[in-house]
Amino acid sequence: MSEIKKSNRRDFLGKLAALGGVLGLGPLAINRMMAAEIAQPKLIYGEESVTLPTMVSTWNHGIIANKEGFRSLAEGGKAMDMIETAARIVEADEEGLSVGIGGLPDRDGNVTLDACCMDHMGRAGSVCFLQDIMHPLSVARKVMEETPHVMLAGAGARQFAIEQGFETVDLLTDKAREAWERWKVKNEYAPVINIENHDTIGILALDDAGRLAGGCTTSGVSYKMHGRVGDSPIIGAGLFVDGNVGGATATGLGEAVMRTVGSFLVVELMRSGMHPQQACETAVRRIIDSMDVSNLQVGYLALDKNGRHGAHAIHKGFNYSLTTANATNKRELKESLIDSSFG
Ligand code: SD4
Repeated sequence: MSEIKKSNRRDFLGKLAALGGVLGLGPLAINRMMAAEIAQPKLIYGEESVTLPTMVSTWNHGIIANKEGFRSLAEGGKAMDMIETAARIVEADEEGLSVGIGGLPDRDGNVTLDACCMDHMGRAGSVCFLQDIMHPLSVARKVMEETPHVMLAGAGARQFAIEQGFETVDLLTDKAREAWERWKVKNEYAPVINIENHDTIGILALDDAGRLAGGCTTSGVSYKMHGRVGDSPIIGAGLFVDGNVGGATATGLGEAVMRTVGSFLVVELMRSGMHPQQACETAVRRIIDSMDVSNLQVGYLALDKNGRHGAHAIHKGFNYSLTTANATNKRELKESLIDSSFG
């Protein structure tokens, strides 16, 4: 949104509030009036229709993830291979503090990982509270392909991974341990909830045959309580894919996503005819309307079966990578319904 449009918008909302005052409406009624006005999608930047294949992934690591995904496609992979290959490069990066090895631990110093995947046939696999295994998304894929179940947790997930041939590794790197030790001194063991401690990778891929798949992998919110599981491995919350409609994935504070079943909501909104952009904005609005979001961030990314995508977040700063056969673009949310309207 341009500066001019932004200030027009502020003027408009100011006038709306003033009018409410003149009419003798209470603050709640004025808020509702303003919410109705801003409930319409305002930030259209997923408009272009894209040719297959297409891949979108959250945050900066989305660039390398998408590159790997396309490499796998070039080698004959399908949508789910694009997802797994993309996830693995990020999970293996020790520098990343939020996914796989190197992820920041819980408040007791344990790195516990969550991941899931889902394909165009509605098949899903998931692991949560997984320790000592570097590639939780690959384990989730094995759960999907090799078991009659959808989700394995904790020690059972770890045992399954080992049975499947995954090696155990110490996931707590020196860098993450030092960060945790600094955190313990400063924060006296209190779990952290803020808008900064996130960087999960959520990935959606549409391959050249139009097959859709998705994946989500994370070490979760840093310094969480031991045993806490977020939205990322929960089908419908951190990820949902319907091959006839589209897919969605979430990043940010999992509790807010779980409480609104966010990714399922985005896909259902697309099913009802919304553009992925509008669906993401509406799902973000659902969170804003149902809780105090001043100190929490959630971002949604969606890709429909035609290759149209959308992205939105509560606060600005959310970014993602979009890759098509022609190019990769990093996109950043510079405006948000909250920050641009009321900031
Ligand atoms: C969680 N949603 O565990 C994850 C964290 C995250 O970007 O997305 N970070 O709540």
